[in-house]
Amino acid sequence: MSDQEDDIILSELNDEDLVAQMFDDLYDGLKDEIEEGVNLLLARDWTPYRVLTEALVGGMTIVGHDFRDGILFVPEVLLAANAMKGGMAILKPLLIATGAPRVGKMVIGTVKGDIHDIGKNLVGMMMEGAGFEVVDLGINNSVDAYLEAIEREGPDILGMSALLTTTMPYMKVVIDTLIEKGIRDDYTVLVGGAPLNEEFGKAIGADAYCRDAAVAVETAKEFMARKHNRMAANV
Ligand code: B1M
Repeated sequence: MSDQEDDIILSELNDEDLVAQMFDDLYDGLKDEIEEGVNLLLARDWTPYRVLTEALVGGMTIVGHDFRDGILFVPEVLLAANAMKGGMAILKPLLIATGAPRVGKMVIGTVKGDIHDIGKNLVGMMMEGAGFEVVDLGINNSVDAYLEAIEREGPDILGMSALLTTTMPYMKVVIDTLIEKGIRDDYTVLVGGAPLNEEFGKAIGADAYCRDAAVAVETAKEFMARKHNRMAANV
């Protein structure tokens, strides 16, 4: 870090400059500074959702571009991810506290061979914030791990995340296994992750592809409403 950067006092920056500085700090993997920035924005009456989307996800998008373009490498991106997680940890209880009454249950995990978890964590946080009970299976989940979890937890929704073109086909392996076992229709299957799209979601037999965490929440709510309507019609 340069001397000039040492001199920056985050609390003296206006909102716009603070967010710009947080983008730089996330890029540099400075967890303490990210945590301070998050706390400052919250103290300035930013909603937790706004801090998450504008300051953290915004910063991570820049990191993603430079990783893609070969400007940043794995160690730097890991540091950035760690800084992002520091900020997310502060926001998580706040997003949950502002949530609605419990509307359903979701089991979510990143598929086998894939260790990316920031997007999945974000989806989990937003779902909890919207009133869902979320069981997070973490990363690198085999079919057996998903099956065990849905049997144990009895969720309404199974969520799967994949960030690699090489791991996204594994989602179909999971869905095909649910079909083989005759339990596919017991769950709403939602999938997401940067390399996926709607066409892929349809092709593998998911109920829906969710572009981002906000869409995941809206989609989950829609499917829960349909489920409640079906149940009411059958009473
Ligand atoms: Co990786 N990585 N990475 N990486 N990484 C990508 C995905 C990549 C696109 C970068 C690039 O080259 N441009 C590229 C994949 C290329 C491809 O397959 N087409 C890539 C690669 C190649 C790799 C390695 C192979 C690199 C290497 O080792 N040579 C390696 C693979 C390791 C493995 O998994 N086996 C690797 C490793 C890593 C790190 C460990 C360094 C780190 C992960 C740290 C962590 O997650 N704890 C990392 C990171 C951080 C990234 C990028 C930069 C950022 C991902 C991220 O967190 N985005 C990423 C570049 C990019 O995506 N632009 C990249 C922020 C997050 C909020 O967005 O995850 O998209 P995202 O989630 C969104 C939506 O997609 C959606 O909602 C989220 C929130 O809005 N969503 C869901 C996600 N999951 C959902 C589930 C749902 C619903 C919606 O269920 C219902």
